[in-house]
Amino acid sequence: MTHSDEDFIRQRSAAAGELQPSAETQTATFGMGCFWGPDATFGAMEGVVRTRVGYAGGTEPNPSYYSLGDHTEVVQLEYDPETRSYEDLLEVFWSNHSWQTPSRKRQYRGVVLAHDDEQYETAQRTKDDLAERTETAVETAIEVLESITLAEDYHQKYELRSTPVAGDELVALYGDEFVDSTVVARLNGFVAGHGTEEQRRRVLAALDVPATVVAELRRRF
Ligand code: MHO
Repeated sequence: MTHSDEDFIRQRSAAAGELQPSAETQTATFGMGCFWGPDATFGAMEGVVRTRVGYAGGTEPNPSYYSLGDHTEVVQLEYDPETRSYEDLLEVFWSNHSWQTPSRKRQYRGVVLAHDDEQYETAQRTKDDLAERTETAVETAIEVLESITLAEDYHQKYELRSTPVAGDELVALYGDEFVDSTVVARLNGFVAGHGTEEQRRRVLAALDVPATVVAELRRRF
């Protein structure tokens, strides 16, 4: 059985239409340059239930944006494996970061941080396929995730947060749930230009927020 976004829609409160995970989710973690972009790209993807950005892939304790140490900016996704496969996510991963050129800064390197052996092997296989198909060396690393430190709130759903009027209002309306919300992940993707018209309509219809916010969002997509 496959799930559509509707399966995730649960009206949580009058103030905040919410998509909630209704199935067991799996987690994936990718470094693909500045994390604002992939937060939005994956946030718009049906089957992705949650996105969060953070710092991982290094060894130094307590990384933060201005004290990254040897860590890398990453996006971490929770997804419904019945709707999305890890391969689907990897496809988006490979086509949305520069795997041909080693990043000058470790902060922005391309990296798959695998959560288990299966992810590791799948990532390695798709990397080998890409190299073979393009006859180009792939610089992106495949490693095992040790730990992740979530980034500061102002980096989470950055595109949506920076949307005039709607950003501030949604941050206030969702409060503590802003970062983890599926709806917020979708909206963050939509304001960045991702998603289909049909998807946008569906999410907007499930959204119970003031008309001023909807109007401002509609101006963007
Ligand atoms: N766009 C920023 C990078 C921010 S990202 C969270 C810049 O060009 O400095 O690293």
